[in-house]
Amino acid sequence: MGKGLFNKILIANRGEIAVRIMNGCRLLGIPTLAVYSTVDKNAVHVRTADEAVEIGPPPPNESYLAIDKIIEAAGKHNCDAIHPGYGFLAENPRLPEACEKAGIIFIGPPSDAMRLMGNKVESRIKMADAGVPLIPGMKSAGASIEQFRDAAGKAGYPVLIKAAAGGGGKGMRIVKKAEDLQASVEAAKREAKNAFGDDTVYLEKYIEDPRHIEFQVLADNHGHTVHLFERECSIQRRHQKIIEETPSTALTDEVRKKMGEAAVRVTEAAGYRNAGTVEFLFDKNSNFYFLEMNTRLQVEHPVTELVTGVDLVVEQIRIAAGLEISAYVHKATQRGHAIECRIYAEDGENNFLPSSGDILYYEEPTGPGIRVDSGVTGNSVVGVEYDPILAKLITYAPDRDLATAKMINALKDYKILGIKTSRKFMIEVLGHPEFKAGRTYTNFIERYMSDRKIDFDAAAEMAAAVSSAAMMKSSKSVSAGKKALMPSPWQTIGPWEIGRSISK
Ligand code: MV4
Repeated sequence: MGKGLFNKILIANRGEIAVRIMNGCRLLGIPTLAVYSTVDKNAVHVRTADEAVEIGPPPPNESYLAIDKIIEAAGKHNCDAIHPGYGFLAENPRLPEACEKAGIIFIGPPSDAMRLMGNKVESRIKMADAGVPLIPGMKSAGASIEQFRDAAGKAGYPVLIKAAAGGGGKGMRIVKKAEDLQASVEAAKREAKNAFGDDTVYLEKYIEDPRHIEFQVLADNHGHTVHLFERECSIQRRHQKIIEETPSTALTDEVRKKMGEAAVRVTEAAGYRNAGTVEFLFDKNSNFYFLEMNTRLQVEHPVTELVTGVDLVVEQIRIAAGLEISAYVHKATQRGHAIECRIYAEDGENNFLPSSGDILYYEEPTGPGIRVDSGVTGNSVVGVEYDPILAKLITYAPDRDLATAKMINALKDYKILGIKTSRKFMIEVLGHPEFKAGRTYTNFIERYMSDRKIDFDAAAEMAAAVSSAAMMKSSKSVSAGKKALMPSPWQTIGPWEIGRSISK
């Protein structure tokens, strides 16, 4: 094989997304360099890469967020491109800027498009000019309390105060009546100043019980911008998505077409390149409003890949190398249904406390239409240093009911012993009649899952799990007579999940 699109790509990330990106590189024949912190010495992403280099101690600021160390590693190891994944440096415009200085290609958008989308007020102004539907509210940052009063009067209560530097739900405040407005604006400003070092806030009408529907886009340097349809991401807990699917049960072909066109307009107006996601809020009357644009490859990209057949990482690399979007991408349609469940190292039975420890036994579900993107394996150690996402389980089937059934089976077959996970909680969500009916709103978890009865005997589970682990590790086969008396440890959901929950 001749020289690939790049000499070598540095993956500035860890866990499942680093592994996913490396697999994309391998498809294109491009060697990969992993970077890792000292606790990740034996991590899956380090073992998956062609080469790996330690860049610092566990605190992200000294390793996965250290731009200078990453650029230096790229130079030393002949990498001519860097892929940031999601999280860490993915939406920090200083990384593409540092890459440019060092003569390295950044596999992502230009820094100015990233900066524009990082400022929610600036991006609103830009998108209003581009004719994209926006949530009613201020056209610029609120400068005086009179402006807030005026905007709230026009929009009608309840209203929402948001930080310009916010996004992802941070620093938002609902205001229900005029008497509360001034105090809320002042509190929001203080919060924004503390959290982001910028006290710019603005006001929007509060949309009640919305859906969160986003569109995947790709843009190359040859004038092509395409969308790859929607992802429904309404099932989330405290602004953390837990289940995503496509197609959305809420969209008609007519609305889908309009939203897709709006997503392309957003992308073009921002001068955006590479892969991105345009987020919309979708209300009870099927109105949609531009919310923000995520300037990265997203956690939930696999559902789009399964339903459209497009390899998003391959397209990202091609675009960064200056090629056109692949011809087949322009013909992509939505075929079948895909659902993703995020498997977090969090105790789904105990208020989602983070869980850590050694994985004692690990077995992923397999079968047609089952995809697992994971960053752990049978002897991984799950620490508390980083994001608690262990893996993503994605199912694909001809329709939503079958994809859901396949997901429930796959979750039951997913064996993770040694740490607590969100696996069982997911099974309950998927089995809920409101989920089955497709009524997925951003308030779903709060509304339907917060007061569920937990039938959980920790001591019994611990005992069962320990014996399961011992049995699975033992090379001796169990005699037929004994086997008949012993219930399969995998027959019920969950006895293998032991481990500690850590109070923060
Ligand atoms: C809103 C909203 C209702 N009305 N804006 C939360 C994340 C951030 N990107 C914007 N968010 C919201 N903005 C108005 N005017 C409700 C949310 C919201 C939300 C949005 C997407 C996904 C989950 C959410 C959960 C709670 C609130």
